[in-house]
Amino acid sequence: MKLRTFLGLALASTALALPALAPAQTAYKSEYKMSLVLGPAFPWGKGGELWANKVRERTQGRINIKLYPGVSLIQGDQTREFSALRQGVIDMAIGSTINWSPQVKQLNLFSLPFLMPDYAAIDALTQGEVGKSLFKTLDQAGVVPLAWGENGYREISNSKQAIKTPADLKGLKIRVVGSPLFLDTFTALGANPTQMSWADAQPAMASGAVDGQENPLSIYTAAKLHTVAQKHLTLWGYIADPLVFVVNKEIWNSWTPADREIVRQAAIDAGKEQITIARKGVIEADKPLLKEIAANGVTVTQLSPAERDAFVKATRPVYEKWKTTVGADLVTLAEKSVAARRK
Ligand code: X2X
Repeated sequence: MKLRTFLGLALASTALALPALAPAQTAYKSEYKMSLVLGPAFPWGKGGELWANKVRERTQGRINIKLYPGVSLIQGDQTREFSALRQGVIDMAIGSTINWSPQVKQLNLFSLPFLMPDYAAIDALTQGEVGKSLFKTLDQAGVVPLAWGENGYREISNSKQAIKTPADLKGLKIRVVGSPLFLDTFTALGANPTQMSWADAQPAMASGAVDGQENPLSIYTAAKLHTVAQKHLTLWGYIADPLVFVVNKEIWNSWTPADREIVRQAAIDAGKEQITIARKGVIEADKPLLKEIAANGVTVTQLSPAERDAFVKATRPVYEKWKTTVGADLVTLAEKSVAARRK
């Protein structure tokens, strides 16, 4: 063997041997990357901040988390977040069930139109048997689910007219995100849905490329959607998206059991606080957030039960169709949990 070849081989084998010297559990990274769609100006990002701070404090800095809002680790492509998490491009995340539903079809549950009539119904699902079942599904899909948070009830806004009946949606170009379920829902209502990321949605509203969108009121106000022509807002509460706090499996396994428990408890504590923040302004009797929105010259339309029912009827075939995709047993369990909720 030539000397150069021998030296080359010797070097290569040393390089290969090196990583094996470090035992898995002590190989903590100097920084863990947390993916989020929205930053701390929104309840969603506040949840990330709360989780990261609790973990840093309770581990005396052993686990140091940095926030990456705008799903910047995946160039803003929010429906790729779950795959990136599984692959380890992302270490941890607080994600919306909507954005992960293309990969985890059961998460479409929360997007079934009019499944959850009130906040007690959301809680009955996430904090009950349905939540447990979905955590099992997420675990089997390759991530470690730790806690629930909340984005919120998604209300519809547009630049053209007040929406009181499904007919008012006819022909409106509505930006939607996530799974094809949204295309079905808005097509059933006579609208013209178009899928795009949140990053693309705001310029599209500003330019008039789309007429409307649906998002929680906390996002509507913090993103100042009235400044991008969203002058008509209808409260229909057709769906709500919970958030899920998760960690990549390899990262999770690299931590000591004690640190895992700290991260889990911190997620549960941050999740509770985050849900309170997400509901602020919309659960009080006088709904202060609505006043703030109306003060910007926005028409706020509240539907009577009969008016709302017309939307329920129009979307019922979509609900039925997607019940089988989500899993009929899971949907039935959800319906039962909603019916038995404590109001
Ligand atoms: O893109 C949206 O509409 C948002 C911000 O609500 C989600 O990420 C689901």
